[in-house]
Amino acid sequence: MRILVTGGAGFIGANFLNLLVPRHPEHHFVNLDALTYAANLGSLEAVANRPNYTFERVDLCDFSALRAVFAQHKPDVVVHFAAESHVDRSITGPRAFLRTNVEGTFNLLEACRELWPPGQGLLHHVSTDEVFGSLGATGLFHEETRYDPSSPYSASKASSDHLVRAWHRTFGLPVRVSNCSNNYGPLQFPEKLIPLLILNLLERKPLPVYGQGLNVRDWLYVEDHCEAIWVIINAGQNGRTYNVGGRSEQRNIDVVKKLCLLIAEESGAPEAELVGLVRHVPDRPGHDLRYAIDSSRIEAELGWKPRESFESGLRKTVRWYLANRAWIDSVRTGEYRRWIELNYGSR
Ligand code: TDX
Repeated sequence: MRILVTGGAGFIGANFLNLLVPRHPEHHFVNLDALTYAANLGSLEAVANRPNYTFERVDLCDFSALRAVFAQHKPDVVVHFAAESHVDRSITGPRAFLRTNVEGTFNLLEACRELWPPGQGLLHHVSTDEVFGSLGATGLFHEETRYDPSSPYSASKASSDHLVRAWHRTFGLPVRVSNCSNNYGPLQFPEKLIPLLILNLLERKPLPVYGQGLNVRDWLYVEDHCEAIWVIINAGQNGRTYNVGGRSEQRNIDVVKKLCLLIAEESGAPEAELVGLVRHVPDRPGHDLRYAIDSSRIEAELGWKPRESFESGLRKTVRWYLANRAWIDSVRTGEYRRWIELNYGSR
């Protein structure tokens, strides 16, 4: 198969390629990425020189460039990771989210429709549980849960999900959709909670906790997520949606405490000193209280389940950041420093 991956230089896309390119020399993987701020080709050093891997720098909003890449590589399968994904950035600057997530997905759908005869090809659309809005203290998101997005980010992802399903119903485009919970693991850009905290802990900087830290997220180790997508591509049904969760609900404050303990163990720093870095800062506007995913469909129909517990996945993640200081330095550019000042400077 010829598999085109959008956003392959981002966190989840790069983990997907690092896992599958070496494992499947019989498939050719094309990584299409615009290389915006959170993307990093340094995340793909392990596969960059493999004969079954090609990189193309393309912005999904440049439709003529996208068509040219489709005409050249003629993918059988497209895996759509490319997205602006940070909720806080969508609050300070929503325009990029509408552009990439909505217009970019629209262009991709049109490129697929142009290339593939009716009923052929497959577009796998990678989405988020944030499209369902917020849960209260109990309950789970199911595939049929009503869409109720809270942030500009989640509204843009909800829009992209609707477009993908509409192209299936109206034009017969073969599509599959997955909605996943919060990913964490190696190669995550340090604007998201877990890598931000790890880096701040290593440098003994304050640990910003929004509000009381009582919001709950369901954490999914990134390789478990990538395996789920691969299973859906190989054994899922067209037009079907699969929820993918980690069975690891945690309050944010507990994530912070677990990281303090792990970093103390791994680096020899006194745990109490690390816990003392916690700072409760003003909350995120529209902050969803709780996300939790029911993954029973993918577990029952496709036999997938997460391999990592939160404890084992978090330890692997901490060890990866401790061992990859050069990668950390390479992503903390001027743009990164500007964001930290903008988001946390006044909090
Ligand atoms: O500094 C922080 N302090 C803090 O308390 C940051 C960055 C976050 N938080 C809180 C907000 C959330 O409750 O931690 C939780 C996790 O925050 P993020 O890492 O920003 O993730 P979240 O907002 O939950 O969204 C994530 O999960 C769904 C991803 O960013 C999305 O791309 C994904 O779709």
